[in-house]
Amino acid sequence: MAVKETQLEKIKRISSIRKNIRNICTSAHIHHGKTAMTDNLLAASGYMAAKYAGDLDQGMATWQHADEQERLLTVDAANVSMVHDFHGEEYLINLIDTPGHVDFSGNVTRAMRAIDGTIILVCAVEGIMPQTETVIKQALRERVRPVLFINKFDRLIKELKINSEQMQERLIKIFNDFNNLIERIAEPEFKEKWKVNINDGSVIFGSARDNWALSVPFMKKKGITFKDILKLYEMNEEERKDWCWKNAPLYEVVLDMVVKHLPNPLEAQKYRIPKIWKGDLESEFGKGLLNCDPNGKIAFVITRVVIDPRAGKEVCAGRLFSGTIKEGAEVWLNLFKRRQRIQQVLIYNGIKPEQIGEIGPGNVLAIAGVSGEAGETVTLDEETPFQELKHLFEPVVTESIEAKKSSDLPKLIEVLRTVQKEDPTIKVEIDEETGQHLISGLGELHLEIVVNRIKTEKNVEVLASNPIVVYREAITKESRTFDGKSPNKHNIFFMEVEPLEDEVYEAIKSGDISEGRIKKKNEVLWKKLQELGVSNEEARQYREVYKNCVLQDRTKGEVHIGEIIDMVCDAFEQVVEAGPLAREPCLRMKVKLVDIKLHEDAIHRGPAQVYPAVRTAIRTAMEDAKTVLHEPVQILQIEAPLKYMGEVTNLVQSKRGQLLNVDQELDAVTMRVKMPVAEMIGMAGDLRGATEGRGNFSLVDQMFERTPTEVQEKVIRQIRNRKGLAENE
Ligand SMILES: Nc1nc2c(ncn2[C@@H]2O[C@H](COP(=O)(O)OP(=O)(O)OP(=O)(O)O)[C@@H](O)[C@H]2O)c(=O)[nH]1
Ligand SMILES: [Mg+2]
Repeated sequence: MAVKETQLEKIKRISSIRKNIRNICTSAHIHHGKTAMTDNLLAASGYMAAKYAGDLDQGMATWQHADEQERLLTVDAANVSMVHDFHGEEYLINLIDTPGHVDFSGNVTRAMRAIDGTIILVCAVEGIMPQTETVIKQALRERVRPVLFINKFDRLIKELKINSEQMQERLIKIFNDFNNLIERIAEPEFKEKWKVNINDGSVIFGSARDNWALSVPFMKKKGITFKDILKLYEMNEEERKDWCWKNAPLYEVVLDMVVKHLPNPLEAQKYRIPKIWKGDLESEFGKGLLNCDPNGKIAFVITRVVIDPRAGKEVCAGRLFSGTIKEGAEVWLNLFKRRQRIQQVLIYNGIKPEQIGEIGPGNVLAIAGVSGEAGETVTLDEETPFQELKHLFEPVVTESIEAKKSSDLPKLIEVLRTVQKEDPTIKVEIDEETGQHLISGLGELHLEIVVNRIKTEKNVEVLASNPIVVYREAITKESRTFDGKSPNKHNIFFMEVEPLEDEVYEAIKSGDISEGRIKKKNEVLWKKLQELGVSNEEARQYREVYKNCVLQDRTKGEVHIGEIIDMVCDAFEQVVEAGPLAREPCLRMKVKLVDIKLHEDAIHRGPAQVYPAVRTAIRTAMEDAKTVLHEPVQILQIEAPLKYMGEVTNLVQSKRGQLLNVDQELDAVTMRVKMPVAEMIGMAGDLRGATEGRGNFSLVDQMFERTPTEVQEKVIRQIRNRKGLAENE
């Protein structure tokens, strides 16, 4: 008698049929219903009691941390897998549920690397919001194809009491707004191809919470009209559940859309690889990637690291693009530059990672035994790594934390290292001498969650300071040439600085130009730079791209340059991390080494000689180039009932905010404002206070701008005092 296949065996079987795999994520503005939908999909596949699915009070299946339940929001991305039957075939759906709050947007960036398609949820009442636009940008940057789910349709009926014509108008408006965004953001070749279409089922609508969804073709097939949808909310709950399950099952409509309109890995890798991997596509490795080849060379990209709090074991989740990965395999980590052994290969069975021994390409999975960071490319031998994962926003809020008990100090240092690994958007500066460590994150909530997890999940009692902002130091003009002498006076470095060209700066920010030291001939970089208007000669002088600054070597015919250039790079990085004004990071700078005089004997030109000389030369040149402090500012969208407009305007002005745009619609007002992050600490509470709890804001964009002259001096003094810097330091 045949033994029934277990769910895990089934997943394993389908994981090798590449055309039947879909790797996807949910993405949306905060609270538009991603997790409610994911929960209901899991429930329908039998992974959790249907009764509790999407029920916040009972907890979402994908919420794995207590803080998510307490605050009713997603913090971490959650991987789940399920099987869906479509036209008599079985499909494996690997899905990542991402958070919507912008402080956790790093999870979205990383998830997009692992997947090929995304369901973008939009609340039918709120419509397209700033974060909707941001996630579309994140998706398209990785050539991830979007489809649209217009959610919370029940609110249109219950709260706005609209009729069936208005319902269709609303549907068409959101659909048009969405396609306009695709038109605006997508690369030319995808602008038309990736627009969604109401008549082919790539747009669906429904209620994730009430567990129903429909598309126009599905309605036609079942003979359902918009009037029928209105009637839904005249039924009692039992009747409605029954009707929805029979006529508009969420899982079927959503997953049919996924199977039909989102690409399988064989299709997707053909156009995604040239965008996210810049090696030789004709090489054996390159062909394996393009073809998602099970017999190709292994290429696994880590997109998320989770550290088991008890065993301390690292689990690296990510995407296998090529090759077959097996337990026990020896692999090479291209960024970490180490060889390690894969101890376990895991796939997701529902929300649970389970061991499977071996798996082929085109899947989202996890491995244990290797110790890499998100963005790492894991291969058999050394290969060109994948493009760096560029997070959208830089950390701009920082807190100093210290262990309450000094005996906890070593443990805290260890914990901080793991914190940074699990969340690479967090920046940690460890100061083993003073025990005062700095952690920087994207916003107040980000830091609050991290510090709280250090206390409750990692069990270290810590004290944290109030959050403060991180500034940047930027030069305003080209400097003259300045020299820096080594302490032994035998080596001199001549340096100049100037603001980096806009085109190059933007290309670094968007990831078009990768960070790193430039060793050999780098034709790809030279070509890119020339496209941006940099001369051929200058392109060849690039030695390093670090953060958003560049180091060039303009010396000619120096015999020993090769022996000291790495030290010059080190010192350049040290200055980029800490500028002359207040030791804050530098912004948009081109540093040129124009001449050197070196001691003949290598022993007299070691790091202790080179570092201070180069640092002094760059910092003096920066002073000549009139360095000023820049502060982080954010563009916010604030929404509130019209009657609070006065209060909101006052609040914005009291925080050095600038009104950019005001839109009034019926009794609501939407404002775009620009506000310094330094004034935004506590903003959520202040806005609630000004609007009796009815105002909200979300982040549209973030940038650095010159700090007003009046506050410049004061801020510099405050930072220098805080850092204990001496007058002449
Ligand atoms: N009325 C209504 N509420 C919904 C619907 N879907 C979700 N919600 C509610 O909206 C809130 C947010 O839902 P979630 O599923 O947590 O949204 P999310 O997008 O995962 O939120 P984040 O991950 O924190 O961005 C919860 O209170 C849900 O009950 C829906 O279809 N209709
Ligand atoms: Mg969520």
